Amino acid sequence: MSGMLQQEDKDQLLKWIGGRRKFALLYKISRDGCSAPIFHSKCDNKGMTVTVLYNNNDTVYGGFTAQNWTNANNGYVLDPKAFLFQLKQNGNWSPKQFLVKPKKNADAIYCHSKYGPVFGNGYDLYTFKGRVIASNGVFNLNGDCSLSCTYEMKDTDFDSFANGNLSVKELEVYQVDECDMNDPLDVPWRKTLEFTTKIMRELKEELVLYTPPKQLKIRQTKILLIGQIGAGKSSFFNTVNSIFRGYVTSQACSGTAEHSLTTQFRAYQVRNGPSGETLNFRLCDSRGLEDDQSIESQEMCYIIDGHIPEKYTFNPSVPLNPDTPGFLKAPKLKDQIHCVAFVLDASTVDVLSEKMLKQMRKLQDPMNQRGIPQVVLLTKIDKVCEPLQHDVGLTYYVPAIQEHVDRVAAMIGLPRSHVIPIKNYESERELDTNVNILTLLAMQQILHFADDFLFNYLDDLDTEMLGKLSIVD
Ligand SMILES: Nc1nc2c(ncn2[C@@H]2O[C@H](COP(=O)(O)OP(=O)(O)O)[C@@H](O)[C@H]2O)c(=O)[nH]1
Ligand SMILES: [Mg+2]
Repeated sequence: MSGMLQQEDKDQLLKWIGGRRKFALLYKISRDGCSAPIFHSKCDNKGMTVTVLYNNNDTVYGGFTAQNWTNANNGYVLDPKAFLFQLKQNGNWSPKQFLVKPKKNADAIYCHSKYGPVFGNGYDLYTFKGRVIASNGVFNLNGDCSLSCTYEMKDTDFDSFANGNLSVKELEVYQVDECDMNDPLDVPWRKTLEFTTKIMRELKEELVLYTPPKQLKIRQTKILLIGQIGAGKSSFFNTVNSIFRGYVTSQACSGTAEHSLTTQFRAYQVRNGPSGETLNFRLCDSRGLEDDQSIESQEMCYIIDGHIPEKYTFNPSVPLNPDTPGFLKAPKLKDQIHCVAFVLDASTVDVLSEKMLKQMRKLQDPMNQRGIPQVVLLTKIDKVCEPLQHDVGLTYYVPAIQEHVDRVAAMIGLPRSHVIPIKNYESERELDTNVNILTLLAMQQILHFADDFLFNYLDDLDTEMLGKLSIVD
């Protein structure tokens, strides 16, 4: 059963309390009974709490304390942060905060086993003692409300604070706990589309209709996946492929192995389930990077320039060279790589070796020279953040992921917007809309970047043509 406190109430209370915090309902008299022992059993030693009363006139008021409630009968407790508040008055939004008087803050709350929540000495807001039985859904609380003893009420009296009575339909106590990095934010840290089946269908359709810029007369855009062994390169292809096939497939071998399972260069095709037609992009799965078995710069140049033959088997001791059988001597635009995706395991970025980082940065040189756009696919976000195991739709709401994205962007030297968090299919048997959307968004962004590269190429061609024309002139 959830509490009656609305989001706007919580937002207002948090403005007063400060910090990023969440509310957890501890006690609710209509559910738990209005009794001091029950209140103490549920609310003692929970840190910051807010006590909220709802009366029949639709006035909502209460008190906040940063101190523990206890039943040790210690009496008054010092709390300079305590305050009374009103959120609604006769149904109207009327947020008011009444601070504890600095000279009286030693009496901010009163803890006693026989009493419910009590604020102030006098008492400013004393809710109930012993046990109160409801009559027709109303609790006529047996406390007292002698305002202005300990709290600064300005012009607010009992009438305007609580309609001059302590009859309530509800009293709730919430714990106000600090949020951790895994608690989703209310607004996303990166603007994103809504995760709905409609959006998923639209994104899918967009990719089905995707073609590289027509003037270039190439059918497919080529994307290269690079990263450490086990980072999730093959799984990423499998995930994309699964979405279009309509069920979870594992065409590319994936798994953890000491050495790279993928030793062949494969430019995978993605087929659209219903028609079986290939889509207009290819995902190239290369050999996994290892600490002591890197891909040499020269070999990387051959790969991105399109000299590498399909199904070429990598041999770390003999790098690809012009004498390799099948080596494409004069590759065309269609053979080249148009966007590179570095695949990084989010759950191990903390322990990424300096050696590996250096390797990746070195591989970026030839890409930068050629103006090839680069992104990072940050995989396994479900391993970084527990809530994402159940719902990856929260990805753009979880600060822990934002933190990882920022860190990786700085490590690889790319803008943050080029780091894309994803979750691959690994043990699932069924497709999941949110996993699909995250993957489709990644593919959409990659293809936009690839198109930027291709349009630049087109611009250069046009300039060249103009240059030739002007010579003729
Ligand atoms: N939990 C989780 N596991 C993943 C994810 N992506 C890949 N894996 C697992 O990580 C392991 C290595 O993946 P693989 O695709 O073979 O990595 P590759 O060496 O880069 O091709 C496999 O066991 C995958 O099931 C992911 O997003 N989440
Ligand atoms: Mg692989």
